[in-house]
Amino acid sequence: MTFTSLHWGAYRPQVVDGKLVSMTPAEWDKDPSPIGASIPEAITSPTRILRPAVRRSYLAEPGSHPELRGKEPFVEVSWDVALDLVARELKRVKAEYGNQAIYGGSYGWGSAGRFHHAQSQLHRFLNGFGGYVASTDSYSLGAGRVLMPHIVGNMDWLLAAHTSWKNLAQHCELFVAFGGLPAKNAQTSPGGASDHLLSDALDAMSEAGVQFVNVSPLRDDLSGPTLNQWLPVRPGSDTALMLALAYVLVTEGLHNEAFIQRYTVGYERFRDYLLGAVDGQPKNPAWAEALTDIPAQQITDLARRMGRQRTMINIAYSLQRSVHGEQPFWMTVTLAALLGQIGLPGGGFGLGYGCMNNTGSGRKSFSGPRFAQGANPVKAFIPVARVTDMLLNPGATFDYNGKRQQYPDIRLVYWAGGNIFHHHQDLNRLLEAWKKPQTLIVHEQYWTAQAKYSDIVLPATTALERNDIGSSASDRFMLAMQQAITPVGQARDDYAIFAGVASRLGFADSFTEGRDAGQWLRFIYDESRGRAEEHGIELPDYDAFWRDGLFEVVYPETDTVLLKAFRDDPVAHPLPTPSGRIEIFSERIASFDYADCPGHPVWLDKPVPGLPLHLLSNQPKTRLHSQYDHGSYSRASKVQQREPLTINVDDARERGIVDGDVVKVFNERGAFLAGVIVSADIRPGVVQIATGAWFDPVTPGEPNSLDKHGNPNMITADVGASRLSQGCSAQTATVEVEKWDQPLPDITAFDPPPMTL
Ligand SMILES: Nc1nc2c(c(=O)[nH]1)N[C@H]1C(S)=C(S)[C@@H](COP(=O)(O)OP(=O)(O)OC[C@H]3O[C@@H](n4cnc5c(=O)[nH]c(N)nc54)[C@H](O)[C@@H]3O)O[C@H]1N2
Ligand SMILES: Nc1nc2c(c(=O)[nH]1)N[C@H]1C(S)=C(S)[C@@H](COP(=O)(O)OP(=O)(O)OC[C@H]3O[C@@H](n4cnc5c(=O)[nH]c(N)nc54)[C@H](O)[C@@H]3O)O[C@H]1N2
Ligand SMILES: [Mo]
Repeated sequence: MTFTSLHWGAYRPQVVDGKLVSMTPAEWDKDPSPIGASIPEAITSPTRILRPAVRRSYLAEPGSHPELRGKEPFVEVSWDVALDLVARELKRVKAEYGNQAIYGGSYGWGSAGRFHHAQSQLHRFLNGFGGYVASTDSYSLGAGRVLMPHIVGNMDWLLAAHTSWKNLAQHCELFVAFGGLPAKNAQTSPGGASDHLLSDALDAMSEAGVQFVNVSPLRDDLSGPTLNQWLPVRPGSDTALMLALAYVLVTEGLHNEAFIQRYTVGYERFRDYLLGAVDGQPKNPAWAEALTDIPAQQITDLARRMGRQRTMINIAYSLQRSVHGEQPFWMTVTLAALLGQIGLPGGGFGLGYGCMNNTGSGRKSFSGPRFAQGANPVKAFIPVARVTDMLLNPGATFDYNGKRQQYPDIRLVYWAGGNIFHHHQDLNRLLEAWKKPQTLIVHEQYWTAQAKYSDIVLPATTALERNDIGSSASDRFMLAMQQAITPVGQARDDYAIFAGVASRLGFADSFTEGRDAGQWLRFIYDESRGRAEEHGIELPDYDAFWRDGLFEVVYPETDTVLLKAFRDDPVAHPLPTPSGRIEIFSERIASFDYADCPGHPVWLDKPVPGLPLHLLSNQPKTRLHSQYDHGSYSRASKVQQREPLTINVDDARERGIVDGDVVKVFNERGAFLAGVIVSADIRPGVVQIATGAWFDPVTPGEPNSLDKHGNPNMITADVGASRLSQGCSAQTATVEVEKWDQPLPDITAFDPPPMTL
């Protein structure tokens, strides 16, 4: 039995005459993701990188003409030439500037297998070479990850301990979902989603009579439940809505004073602010109506329902991916604390139910097989979304989580397993920054913009072309991912590429420890058996696992309720916060003295420029980020070959735009083209476009070129959420949209770059 584990599901690859013809979803999965169907055609498409390639002027003289990145042809070279070049450049940069001139932050999801995890491979390699400048946090949860340890506890701990769907079906009465529970997002989990849980969970909750409230600009962010109210909130205003809900609870005595006294600190200071004692403005429903567009009476009604019923308050990650993104997360916790149901079955708060498949599985996960990265001797790092700032401003200082830090001076960037031209904001600004380093190296499978804008491009295998182990936290199955086809072109595993460079640099022994990839699989599997045992999970021996092709992990029976132990005994099980309690006021955050993130949750007016439409760039249904945008499923979703942009009927009519049109979407940072879907299921004043359409400028390498394909990061803002987290603020952007009546430029995103000899 052969399986491939992808971030969005388990599939059996069907191979005929050495060619991958289809991906059959695992038979046990009742709600498989259609994204798998994109792979067979894409994997050998012309977009595949077949051979190592070097930018022409760079090959002639390393470091020369960085301004020609993305513009000039590549020259295909042999593996030996390419690996010699990589080794020589690494050595030179290290000798001239030290390891702190190498950026290996290399953000990105790569592929699901645990050994061939590109980032782990890169980090281990660079650590063996003396270290690199790393990145911390994520684009997913930039603000949340930094905030939560101050007020409740570490994000990974919380995510792993979420109240189970099963428990919610039994005990929850009202599920209030800020940002909804989008089925599109629950397709995925990092490392694998072998069995999809959300649709079953929503069915069971509906059957049990749970009422849902979808607080979102998009109606479809929650579909399925029978009792489902849609509150089409203005994006970025949820904190005001939550404050008004809190206001009603407190002023009507619906809050739980005993819970607050026993389990939280700082309530009184927050209450003074809430009631208006601090700034003269009570945060009442009338105040919130003006900010959120949700009628005051509906806010009051919802607060009363929340006060009466067993209520789960859930917030999607998306809400914190914005300027002041800490606030909606902090208010979610505060609101749940006021209700006093934290630690009780069916109540409390959730951080991202529906964002990832495995959240709410109720299984106590163990740490599965992983490839050790070693220690990094270089201490300089950046919060991941500050990468452009770093490249543009070496030596400049910045604030982060109570500390003042300095941007290092980067000369060489090494990337494996991510696509910065997908994930980073304000691509025109990135393009400027991208000219700064002397050397850009990437391992890629496909000719993404990340590859096209690099100097040295090394072709990597896909998961189908190598053996690996699929294992994701709390996932139902561990999968033996057995190679299905031979590597396409001259592609090599990231491991083999790094081993090749390490041997040229004289540290092959420490990088490989004498093992080939197959021996590593056995080794990391065996290592994980002990960790599994600590959680009462017995893994079969490696040979049996590999022979059987899969192992259904038998998780000990649990009825997980988030923070139950803390509620049962806050003295024996204090939270890992300074006070041991939930911090409605955080002395520590207050001590940082950040105006953009003070000591308790607040409404801070967003610095929004005057354009009339708010741009939501959310996660795509038809792919994972930019992965397989060139696949059949994603391409079938396009409108006139461009990424679809959804606009409200009234906004479309005002602008003379109809369904199927192509429009130009623009603001002060740039412009892109998109294909239009006109809909009543998006609130007025908001346009929505998924992330992930490959960057496709009309004039590659030129600043301020029009993107003809629909990459929203052309015009999103590259600013930190606050001085506390410096998280990504992709959701804070306003735009205007106009009909495109000029000839349509051809899409070239999926074409390989020009090649020369
Ligand atoms: N505007 C806006 N921007 C966003 C977001 C948003 O909501 N709005 N969301 C943000 C979030 S949450 C995230 S997580 C990021 C995601 O950003 P990324 O994780 O960078 O996006 P991916 O498209 O998954 O990029 C992974 C790349 O790795 C390559 N790859 C896959 N497997 C391998 C392998 O085995 N080896 C090598 N060498 N390469 C491999 C793929 O071909 C692909 O190009 O985007 C962020 N950006
Ligand atoms: N199919 C698929 N699934 C994915 C991914 C993917 O690329 N493809 N990416 C995965 C990753 S890396 C991550 S981090 C998670 C991300 O999970 P999220 O960040 O939560 O995902 P989004 O789709 O950006 O946002 C969810 C919804 O929140 C709503 N929303 C946005 N802004 C606001 C706001 O200000 N207020 C309110 N009330 N609602 C708002 C949007 O309408 C959006 O549809 O998804 C994961 N799931
Ligand atoms: Mo993410």
